[in-house]
Amino acid sequence: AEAYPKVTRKTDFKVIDSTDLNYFHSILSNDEILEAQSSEELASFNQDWMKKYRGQSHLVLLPNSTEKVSKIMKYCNDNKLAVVPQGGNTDLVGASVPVFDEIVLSLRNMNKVRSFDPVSGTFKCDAGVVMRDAHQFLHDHDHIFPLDLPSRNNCHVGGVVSTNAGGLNLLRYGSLHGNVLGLEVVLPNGEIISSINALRKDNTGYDLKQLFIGAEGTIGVITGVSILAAAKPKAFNAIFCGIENFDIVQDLFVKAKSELSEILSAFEFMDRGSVEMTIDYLKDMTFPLQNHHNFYVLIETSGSNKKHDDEKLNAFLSSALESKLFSEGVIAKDHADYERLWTWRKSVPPACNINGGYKYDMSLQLKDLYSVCEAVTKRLDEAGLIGDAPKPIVKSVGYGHVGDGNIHLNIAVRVFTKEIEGLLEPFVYEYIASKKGSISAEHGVGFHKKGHLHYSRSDIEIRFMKDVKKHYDPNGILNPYKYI
Ligand code: 2HG
Ligand code: ZN
Repeated sequence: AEAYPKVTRKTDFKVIDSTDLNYFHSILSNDEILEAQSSEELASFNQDWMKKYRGQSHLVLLPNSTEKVSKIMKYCNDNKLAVVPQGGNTDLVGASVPVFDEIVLSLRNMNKVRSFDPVSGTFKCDAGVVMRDAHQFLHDHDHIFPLDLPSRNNCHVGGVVSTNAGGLNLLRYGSLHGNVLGLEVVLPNGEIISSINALRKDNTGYDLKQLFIGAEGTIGVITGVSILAAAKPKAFNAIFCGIENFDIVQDLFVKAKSELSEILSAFEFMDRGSVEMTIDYLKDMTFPLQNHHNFYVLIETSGSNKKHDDEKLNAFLSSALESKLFSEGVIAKDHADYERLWTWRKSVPPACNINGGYKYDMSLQLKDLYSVCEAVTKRLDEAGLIGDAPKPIVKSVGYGHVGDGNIHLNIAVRVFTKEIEGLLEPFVYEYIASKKGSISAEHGVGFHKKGHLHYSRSDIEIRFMKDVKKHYDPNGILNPYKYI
């Protein structure tokens, strides 16, 4: 775990005492409070997914209702107790763990589906519903949750909205800024904004809910979500192919949009290094292609008519092979095969994270998307840091969502060193700024990118963001020490 050289505990935050604990016990039952002296017991709440950050909280509150969240926030605000809202704690930038002794406010016990309207597709649930369960519920009602992530078994609906995660099908279903129809949010002073409505359109002035989408719990605690679920596609298919350079990846993307059009639902890429790591990681699985390539693309289609979709996809595959857009490609034979092809994409993040690693999640124009990975890899390689042990870096790889202009640069390491860090930052951020990209496409800013907003946001934008923070959270008690 990293130390926190850049921050010190704010002295105006109160240290929890027995009066506070008595109050929490008066409003919560025993299974809604976890207080422990041993850090082992609290480890999962203090430690982030990547195991890079570790807080020192000794108190986790797990209320089971919005009213209780409201009481907790009001009390904490009145008494200047700092609070970190937490969902499934799968975030990748250190946004959902405490830094010092902040109270962890877990939404885990708020895990009920509230309602579903099969006519409009409006799905309402508590913030703590696990994404997998939302998917299952909607699946049983012939719909799908409009977002899927590799961390679906752990992440919460509220956490995902708070992060504004993008996921694997944003290309088809759009971002949460469009899909979320309403939110229920508890403000730091305990007030509840209950605009968990079900309207597709509502043009009555400022769209306040947008502020909480992607705010990472810095201005309010999301307790309920109303979201537009899509009708469940009846037919899924996928092709997996090998491509020689990133220009051709873009040509293929253009071709896929034009020829697969309404059934295209994902267009993902992986470079050679990320697939090599994944082949090692998935030892027992047979790789679907015969040869090695510089890039791999997974194209997913989903539609309403299997025969129609397969015809389209087969025609696309033959014409792409004929015009030499890719040298090798396979189409899924059945559903199990389709799942297997996706496994090669979904397993890249865990494959890169065996001993740990550095991650950068960036948006760039498509023509520049892969260049950041080339520039960084060259820099680390020239310093002699990549290769077999004892070199510290196993590989530096790039993969991500072509359809969204989003690359994930992962540097898989044997050990974390100051030398690697010095070569990576601020180089990566300066590179992104020079190309007018974003230093966070979908993972957020959190603790990791604290102090780096200016690479993607202007001074005026940062000032507005600070104004918003001050307005909603004048005491600064909510998710302190993070990006804002
Ligand atoms: C993905 O696209 C996720 O697989 C995770 O956003 C990416 O771990 C990563 O860098
Ligand atoms: Zn991603």
